[in-house]
Amino acid sequence: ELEAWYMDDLPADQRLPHRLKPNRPAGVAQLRKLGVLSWKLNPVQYETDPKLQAICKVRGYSYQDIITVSPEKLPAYEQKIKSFFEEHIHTDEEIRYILDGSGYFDVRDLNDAWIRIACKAGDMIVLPEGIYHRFTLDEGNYTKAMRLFVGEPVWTPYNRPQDQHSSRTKYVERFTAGS
Ligand code: KMT
Ligand code: NI
Repeated sequence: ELEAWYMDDLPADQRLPHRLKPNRPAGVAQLRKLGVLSWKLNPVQYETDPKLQAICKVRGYSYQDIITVSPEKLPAYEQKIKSFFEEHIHTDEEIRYILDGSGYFDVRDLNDAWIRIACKAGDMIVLPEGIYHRFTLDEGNYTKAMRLFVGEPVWTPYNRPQDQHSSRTKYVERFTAGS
């Protein structure tokens, strides 16, 4: 199961864990309430994995590619690392399957607090359309991930503030308690 926790807001390196003291964990049930889905798969067999194929079939994931995020492998590394960590939304789900290495997806909860989700090899995660989020490498400085999408991929980030964007208003309506 994924490990997630509420973050401190200290200005230290983004790659550090930024746990509160004492640690304040966030469970998968809580992530589910934000629309965040996750699975644990076997990354060794990603090319033929029936479990991955079933998820893709059910959820309509028709596109996949692989991205390696590391200083050596990713073109325009510094610029991309910076844009991944700008708080943003998308007009579609962000679907990632970590094949090797590790990294952090940070998502805002319904009170606008940051939850840090530690993803490592075998973790597949779906961030819903309209959730404010960001990504960073951890101290390992390396992630290899499959990117999935429904149809032709659109990776465009819309940096916060996007409170009037239809993807955002839809998200808030869908996940805010009492609506
Ligand atoms: C994104 O959109 O933030 C990324 O693709 C980050 C790399 S995937 C682990
Ligand atoms: Ni994103």
